[in-house]
Amino acid sequence: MSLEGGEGAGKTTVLKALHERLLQRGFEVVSTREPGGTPAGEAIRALLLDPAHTLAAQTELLLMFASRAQLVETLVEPALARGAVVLADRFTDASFAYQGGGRGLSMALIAELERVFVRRKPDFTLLLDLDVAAGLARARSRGAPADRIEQERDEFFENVRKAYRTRAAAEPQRFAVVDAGQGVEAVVADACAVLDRFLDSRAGARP
Ligand code: Z5A
Repeated sequence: MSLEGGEGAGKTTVLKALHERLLQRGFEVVSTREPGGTPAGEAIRALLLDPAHTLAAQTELLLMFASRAQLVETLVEPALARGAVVLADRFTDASFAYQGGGRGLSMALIAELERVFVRRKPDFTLLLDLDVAAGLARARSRGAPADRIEQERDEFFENVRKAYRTRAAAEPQRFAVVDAGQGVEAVVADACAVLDRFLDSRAGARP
Protein backbone atom coordinates (compact mmCIF):
# COMPACT_ATOMS: atom_id res chain seq x y z
CA MET A 1 0.00 0.00 0.00
CA SER A 2 1.24 3.52 -0.59
CA LEU A 3 0.50 7.07 0.44
CA GLU A 4 1.03 9.89 -2.03
CA GLY A 5 0.50 13.64 -2.21
CA GLY A 6 2.18 16.97 -2.84
CA GLU A 7 4.06 19.17 -0.40
CA GLY A 8 2.48 19.53 3.03
CA ALA A 9 -0.40 17.20 2.20
CA GLY A 10 -0.12 15.58 5.64
CA LYS A 11 1.33 12.19 4.67
CA THR A 12 3.36 11.92 7.86
CA THR A 13 0.28 12.33 10.07
CA VAL A 14 -1.92 10.05 7.97
CA LEU A 15 0.75 7.35 7.70
CA LYS A 16 0.83 6.99 11.48
CA ALA A 17 -2.96 6.65 11.61
CA LEU A 18 -3.05 4.05 8.83
CA HIS A 19 -0.23 2.10 10.49
CA GLU A 20 -2.25 1.98 13.73
CA ARG A 21 -5.41 0.98 11.89
CA LEU A 22 -3.66 -1.91 10.15
CA LEU A 23 -2.24 -3.12 13.48
CA GLN A 24 -5.72 -2.96 15.03
CA ARG A 25 -6.98 -5.10 12.18
CA GLY A 26 -4.38 -7.74 12.97
CA PHE A 27 -1.77 -7.17 10.27
CA GLU A 28 1.98 -7.08 10.68
CA VAL A 29 2.82 -3.65 9.25
CA VAL A 30 6.12 -2.41 7.86
CA SER A 31 6.07 1.35 7.32
CA THR A 32 8.72 2.87 5.13
CA ARG A 33 9.44 5.93 3.03
CA GLU A 34 10.83 6.93 -0.32
CA PRO A 35 13.34 7.99 -1.26
CA GLY A 36 14.99 6.13 1.61
CA GLY A 37 13.70 3.36 3.83
CA THR A 38 16.99 1.41 3.87
CA PRO A 39 20.47 2.53 4.99
CA ALA A 40 21.66 2.85 1.37
CA GLY A 41 18.36 4.46 0.37
CA GLU A 42 18.66 7.06 3.12
CA ALA A 43 22.14 7.95 1.83
CA ILE A 44 20.68 8.36 -1.66
CA ARG A 45 17.87 10.49 -0.17
CA ALA A 46 20.40 12.82 1.46
CA LEU A 47 22.11 13.27 -1.91
CA LEU A 48 18.80 13.84 -3.70
CA LEU A 49 17.49 16.48 -1.30
CA ASP A 50 20.74 18.37 -0.66
CA PRO A 51 20.32 21.88 -2.16
CA ALA A 52 24.08 22.00 -2.71
CA HIS A 53 23.70 19.61 -5.67
CA THR A 54 22.44 20.54 -9.11
CA LEU A 55 21.12 17.29 -10.52
CA ALA A 56 20.09 16.61 -14.09
CA ALA A 57 16.49 15.39 -14.26
CA GLN A 58 17.71 12.00 -15.53
CA THR A 59 20.12 11.66 -12.61
CA GLU A 60 17.29 12.49 -10.21
CA LEU A 61 15.08 9.83 -11.80
CA LEU A 62 17.74 7.13 -11.67
CA LEU A 63 18.60 7.92 -8.05
CA MET A 64 14.91 7.62 -7.13
CA PHE A 65 14.88 4.20 -8.78
CA ALA A 66 18.22 3.21 -7.20
CA SER A 67 16.73 3.88 -3.78
CA ARG A 68 13.52 2.06 -4.78
CA ALA A 69 15.34 -1.00 -6.13
CA GLN A 70 17.22 -1.32 -2.85
CA LEU A 71 13.95 -0.99 -0.91
CA VAL A 72 12.13 -3.53 -3.06
CA GLU A 73 14.90 -6.13 -2.88
CA THR A 74 15.80 -5.83 0.79
CA LEU A 75 12.59 -4.72 2.50
CA VAL A 76 9.41 -4.90 0.41
CA GLU A 77 9.72 -8.38 -1.09
CA PRO A 78 10.87 -10.09 2.12
CA ALA A 79 8.07 -8.39 4.11
CA LEU A 80 5.38 -9.35 1.61
CA ALA A 81 6.75 -12.89 1.44
CA ARG A 82 6.20 -13.37 5.17
CA GLY A 83 2.67 -11.95 4.95
CA ALA A 84 3.26 -8.42 6.27
CA VAL A 85 1.61 -5.30 4.87
CA VAL A 86 4.08 -2.73 3.54
CA LEU A 87 2.90 0.85 4.00
CA ALA A 88 5.04 3.17 1.90
CA ASP A 89 5.22 6.95 2.27
CA ARG A 90 5.54 7.45 -1.52
CA PHE A 91 6.36 4.81 -4.11
CA THR A 92 6.63 4.71 -7.91
CA ASP A 93 3.63 6.99 -8.46
CA ALA A 94 5.82 9.77 -7.02
CA SER A 95 8.31 9.27 -9.86
CA PHE A 96 5.52 9.53 -12.42
CA ALA A 97 4.26 12.69 -10.68
CA TYR A 98 7.55 14.48 -9.89
CA GLN A 99 9.97 13.29 -12.58
CA GLY A 100 7.26 12.72 -15.21
CA GLY A 101 4.77 15.52 -14.45
CA GLY A 102 7.16 17.95 -12.73
CA ARG A 103 10.36 17.46 -14.75
CA GLY A 104 8.71 16.43 -18.00
CA LEU A 105 10.59 13.13 -18.37
CA SER A 106 9.05 10.35 -20.45
CA MET A 107 6.24 8.50 -18.69
CA ALA A 108 7.04 5.50 -20.91
CA LEU A 109 10.65 5.49 -19.64
CA ILE A 110 9.43 5.61 -16.04
CA ALA A 111 7.00 2.76 -16.74
CA GLU A 112 9.89 0.73 -18.17
CA LEU A 113 12.04 1.35 -15.08
CA GLU A 114 9.05 0.29 -12.96
CA ARG A 115 8.62 -2.89 -15.04
CA VAL A 116 12.29 -3.87 -14.77
CA PHE A 117 13.26 -2.77 -11.25
CA VAL A 118 10.05 -2.71 -9.23
CA ARG A 119 7.90 -5.38 -10.87
CA ARG A 120 4.82 -4.54 -8.84
CA LYS A 121 2.39 -1.74 -8.05
CA PRO A 122 0.82 -1.13 -4.67
CA ASP A 123 -2.55 -2.88 -4.29
CA PHE A 124 -3.95 0.28 -2.77
CA THR A 125 -2.79 3.90 -3.05
CA LEU A 126 -4.17 6.77 -1.03
CA LEU A 127 -3.68 10.16 -2.67
CA LEU A 128 -3.89 13.17 -0.36
CA ASP A 129 -4.98 15.86 -2.76
CA LEU A 130 -4.34 19.47 -1.78
CA ASP A 131 -4.27 22.88 -3.42
CA VAL A 132 -0.60 23.64 -4.19
CA ALA A 133 -0.49 27.06 -2.49
CA ALA A 134 -2.04 25.63 0.69
CA GLY A 135 0.42 22.73 0.74
CA LEU A 136 3.44 24.96 0.24
CA ALA A 137 2.24 27.30 2.99
CA ARG A 138 1.93 24.35 5.38
CA ALA A 139 5.33 22.96 4.44
CA ARG A 140 6.96 26.38 4.86
CA SER A 141 5.25 26.95 8.22
CA ARG A 142 7.38 24.14 9.65
CA GLY A 143 10.27 26.59 9.54
CA ALA A 144 12.82 24.06 8.22
CA PRO A 145 15.00 25.19 5.29
CA ALA A 146 13.63 24.07 1.91
CA ASP A 147 15.31 21.00 0.45
CA ARG A 148 16.45 20.82 -3.20
CA ILE A 149 13.06 19.75 -4.57
CA GLU A 150 11.02 22.03 -2.27
CA GLN A 151 12.86 24.97 -3.84
CA GLU A 152 11.07 24.37 -7.15
CA ARG A 153 8.64 26.93 -8.61
CA ASP A 154 4.89 26.69 -8.00
CA GLU A 155 4.36 25.62 -11.63
CA PHE A 156 6.42 22.47 -10.98
CA PHE A 157 4.14 21.52 -8.08
CA GLU A 158 1.00 22.29 -10.15
CA ASN A 159 2.29 19.81 -12.74
CA VAL A 160 3.02 17.25 -10.02
CA ARG A 161 -0.53 17.58 -8.70
CA LYS A 162 -1.98 17.27 -12.20
CA ALA A 163 0.01 14.08 -12.84
CA TYR A 164 -1.12 12.53 -9.56
CA ARG A 165 -4.76 13.34 -10.31
CA THR A 166 -4.45 11.95 -13.83
CA ARG A 167 -3.03 8.70 -12.48
CA ALA A 168 -5.74 8.44 -9.85
CA ALA A 169 -8.45 8.97 -12.46
CA ALA A 170 -6.88 6.36 -14.74
CA GLU A 171 -6.77 3.67 -12.03
CA PRO A 172 -9.83 4.22 -9.81
CA GLN A 173 -9.72 0.61 -8.58
CA ARG A 174 -6.26 1.18 -7.03
CA PHE A 175 -6.45 4.82 -5.95
CA ALA A 176 -8.57 6.49 -3.30
CA VAL A 177 -8.41 10.28 -3.25
CA VAL A 178 -8.90 12.16 0.02
CA ASP A 179 -9.39 15.92 0.28
CA ALA A 180 -6.32 16.97 2.29
CA GLY A 181 -7.56 20.56 2.57
CA GLN A 182 -9.74 19.62 5.53
CA GLY A 183 -8.64 19.74 9.16
CA VAL A 184 -6.30 17.00 10.35
CA GLU A 185 -9.02 15.01 12.13
CA ALA A 186 -11.28 14.93 9.07
CA VAL A 187 -8.39 13.92 6.78
CA VAL A 188 -7.41 11.08 9.13
CA ALA A 189 -11.04 9.94 9.44
CA ASP A 190 -11.50 9.88 5.66
CA ALA A 191 -8.19 8.06 5.17
CA CYS A 192 -9.08 5.38 7.73
CA ALA A 193 -12.55 4.98 6.17
CA VAL A 194 -11.16 4.34 2.68
CA LEU A 195 -8.58 1.94 4.11
CA ASP A 196 -11.35 0.04 5.91
CA ARG A 197 -13.39 -0.12 2.71
CA PHE A 198 -10.39 -1.49 0.84
CA LEU A 199 -9.64 -4.10 3.51
CA ASP A 200 -13.29 -5.13 3.69
CA SER A 201 -13.46 -5.46 -0.08
CA ARG A 202 -10.47 -7.81 0.07
CA ALA A 203 -12.32 -9.88 2.68
CA GLY A 204 -9.24 -10.71 4.72
CA ALA A 205 -6.83 -11.00 1.83
CA ARG A 206 -3.41 -9.38 2.19
CA PRO A 207 -3.35 -5.70 1.05
N1 Z5A B 1 10.21 12.43 -4.70
C1 Z5A B 1 10.36 12.44 -6.08
O1 Z5A B 1 10.59 13.51 -6.67
N2 Z5A B 1 10.26 11.28 -6.77
C2 Z5A B 1 10.06 10.08 -6.17
O2 Z5A B 1 9.99 9.05 -6.84
C3 Z5A B 1 9.90 10.08 -4.74
C4 Z5A B 1 9.98 11.27 -4.05
C5 Z5A B 1 9.66 8.79 -4.04
C6 Z5A B 1 10.91 13.92 -0.45
O3 Z5A B 1 9.74 13.23 -0.21
C7 Z5A B 1 10.87 14.49 -1.84
O4 Z5A B 1 11.15 13.47 -2.81
C8 Z5A B 1 9.53 15.05 -2.20
C9 Z5A B 1 9.07 14.25 -3.41
C10 Z5A B 1 10.34 13.69 -3.95
N3 Z5A B 1 9.70 16.37 -2.67
N4 Z5A B 1 9.63 17.39 -2.23
N5 Z5A B 1 9.66 18.46 -2.01
P1 Z5A B 1 9.03 13.29 1.22
O5 Z5A B 1 7.73 12.60 1.08
O6 Z5A B 1 9.94 12.78 2.25
O7 Z5A B 1 8.90 14.86 1.50
P2 Z5A B 1 7.73 15.82 1.39
O8 Z5A B 1 6.72 15.55 0.35
O9 Z5A B 1 8.42 17.11 1.28
O10 Z5A B 1 6.97 15.57 2.73
P3 Z5A B 1 6.36 16.66 3.62
O11 Z5A B 1 6.53 18.05 3.13
O12 Z5A B 1 6.89 16.34 4.95
O13 Z5A B 1 4.86 16.42 3.45
P4 Z5A B 1 3.84 15.63 4.32
O14 Z5A B 1 4.48 14.49 5.06
O15 Z5A B 1 2.78 15.31 3.38
O16 Z5A B 1 3.32 16.68 5.33
P5 Z5A B 1 3.38 16.69 6.94
O17 Z5A B 1 4.81 16.77 7.42
O18 Z5A B 1 2.51 15.62 7.50
O19 Z5A B 1 2.66 18.06 7.17
C11 Z5A B 1 3.25 19.28 6.80
C12 Z5A B 1 2.82 20.38 7.80
O20 Z5A B 1 1.42 20.61 7.65
C13 Z5A B 1 3.03 19.99 9.26
O21 Z5A B 1 3.38 21.14 9.96
C14 Z5A B 1 1.67 19.49 9.69
O22 Z5A B 1 1.44 19.67 11.06
C15 Z5A B 1 0.73 20.34 8.86
N6 Z5A B 1 -0.51 19.65 8.49
C16 Z5A B 1 -0.66 18.36 8.11
N7 Z5A B 1 -1.93 18.08 7.83
C17 Z5A B 1 -2.63 19.22 8.03
C18 Z5A B 1 -4.01 19.57 7.91
N8 Z5A B 1 -4.93 18.69 7.50
N9 Z5A B 1 -4.34 20.85 8.17
C19 Z5A B 1 -3.43 21.76 8.56
N10 Z5A B 1 -2.11 21.49 8.71
C20 Z5A B 1 -1.71 20.25 8.45
